Amino acid sequence: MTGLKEYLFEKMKKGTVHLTLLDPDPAKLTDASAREIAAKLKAAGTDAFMLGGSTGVTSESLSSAAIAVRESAGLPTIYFPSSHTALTSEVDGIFFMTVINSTDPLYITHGHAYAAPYIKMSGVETISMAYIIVEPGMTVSKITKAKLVGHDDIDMAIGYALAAEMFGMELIYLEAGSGADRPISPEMITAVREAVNIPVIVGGGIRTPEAAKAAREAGANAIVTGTFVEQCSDSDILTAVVHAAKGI
Ligand code: 1GP
Repeated sequence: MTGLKEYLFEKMKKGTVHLTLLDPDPAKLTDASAREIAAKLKAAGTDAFMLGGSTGVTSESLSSAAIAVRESAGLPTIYFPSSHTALTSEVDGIFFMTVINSTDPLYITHGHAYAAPYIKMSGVETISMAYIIVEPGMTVSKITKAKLVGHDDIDMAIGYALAAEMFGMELIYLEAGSGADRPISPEMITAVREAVNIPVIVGGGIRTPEAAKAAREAGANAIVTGTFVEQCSDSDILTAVVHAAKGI
């Protein structure tokens, strides 16, 4: 298969991409459910699977979820890093990301120094990404001790995005937090999209076709849904959200 970066960036040139996020915490996801969700989301039209969560992820659970998703859906798998203590070579790539508004060096660069030698040895492709956590931020903002960007603080979001681009990052991720009661605003998505020349991924709290459509129309290059796909068993609704994200 082509490299992950080529696959994703080619798709994002043509339109908004939908990414399914699964949390490989063994208390939340079995291999059987990973297979089932992966098959459903593939049928719904998702483009790739991200694997990651804030707590409980181990190298073993990550590896077995990646294998289950790959075997079931045959689509690319991307590690969305939980911690430098959970690593695998069973994914097609890693969003090698810095939590750019964290106040804890572990999540800015220190964890990366522990992980990088293993990643280099494994040969897994990396795509550099700046992760900007916006209110409400949810669990990930507490764990990473993020200095949250306000929901309406567009200037701050632009500042972090421009800084990321100047650092040479390949992707921006605007994160409202898993399970957020309000997603990133369309105004913030548009402003960040217009400020930088690198793709903008948006996630957190997107669980309706309307919210997915709003993020796409605002300019998101990729839309992530996690909680919703784990909780929704209705294939028609899943498909409606994925199609709204992709504009198909
Ligand atoms: C979390 O942005 C992702 O990192 C997805 O959020 O679980 O709310 O879809 P949800």
